[in-house]
Amino acid sequence: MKDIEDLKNKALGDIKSADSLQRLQEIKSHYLGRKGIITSLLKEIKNLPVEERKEFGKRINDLKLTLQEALGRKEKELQKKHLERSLAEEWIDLTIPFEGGCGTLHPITLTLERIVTIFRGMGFTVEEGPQIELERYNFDMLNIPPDHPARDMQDTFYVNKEGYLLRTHTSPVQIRTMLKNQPPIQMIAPGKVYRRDDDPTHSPMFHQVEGLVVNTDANLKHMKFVLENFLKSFFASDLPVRFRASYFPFTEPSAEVDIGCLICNSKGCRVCKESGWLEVMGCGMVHPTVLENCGIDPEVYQGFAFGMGVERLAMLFFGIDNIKLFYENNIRFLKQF
Ligand code: 2U9
Repeated sequence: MKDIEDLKNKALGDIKSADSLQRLQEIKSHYLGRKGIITSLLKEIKNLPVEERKEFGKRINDLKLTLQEALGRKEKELQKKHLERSLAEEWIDLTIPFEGGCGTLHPITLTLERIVTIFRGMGFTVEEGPQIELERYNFDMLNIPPDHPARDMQDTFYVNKEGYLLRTHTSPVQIRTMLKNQPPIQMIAPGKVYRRDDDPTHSPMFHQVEGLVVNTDANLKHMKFVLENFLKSFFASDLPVRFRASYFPFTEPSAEVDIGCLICNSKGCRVCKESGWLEVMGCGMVHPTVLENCGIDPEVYQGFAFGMGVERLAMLFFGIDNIKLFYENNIRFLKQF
């Protein structure tokens, strides 16, 4: 019995002095493991005189419980110390400047900022709207009829909520602005748009900037001036600009805007398909029905509107030949801007 008491004191001393979880595990094996001291003592019971077996067995079991309890407590204490040490030693200072230098803005961000800056300079405000849009604002209010091919499942991402879709253009932002404000309006709507399109020149998500001017005397001459001025500023060049008659449901008359090909200086190349011209925008006088839909009297007010694809302008501006490069986050591509 005296030996058991000595054993207990020795074991508790060992546990108390353990300075690591590994050392504690060794102590646990030494006393309680399959070949440990306590285990072999329990095996000795059968060799004792019958009258001593009960008392001895009880003392060993008590010792076992005491050691298990002490080991458990010590384990918790060491785990806590370990965690505290990790937290103190392994922290990272996220405010230390990165030795490799600053990051760069994405070429689409740079292009958007360039476009927005030019229009702000001409007195346009910048408006935003939701990317999950009402079908009514995206199509109906814009004079796009219910059977128009643009509404097709092949072209539009419909969401699983009746009457909603991913906007296919930023035009609903102009609708929302007209519903909110009476003219004069001079705004642009930059942002992400979505179409079921995916090839080297089309991405299912891309960026647009659309614009709208509504006042009592907005006319084609004003529109031509604004867009020519924009394109010459954007490309920092006095390049040729032409307006070619076209059709959109929401404008009448409508036009597409071409610039002289930047790649071949209008001489004809693969990019401009030998025509010497590159299409960069669409535009037109806002259809009277669209103004009326938004509570603006078309007998009093007139408007012009325009739209451009930001990726297309960015590709021409930076000389990039594949739209997918904008979305791959390849650091060797992004570092060049
Ligand atoms: C309202 C009224 C009229 C916006 C316009 C275009 C012409 C156009 C395309 C250019 C390339 C879209 O990114 S693209 O595929 N846009 O050709 N957009 S007129 O007209 C509006 C918009 C809103 C209320």
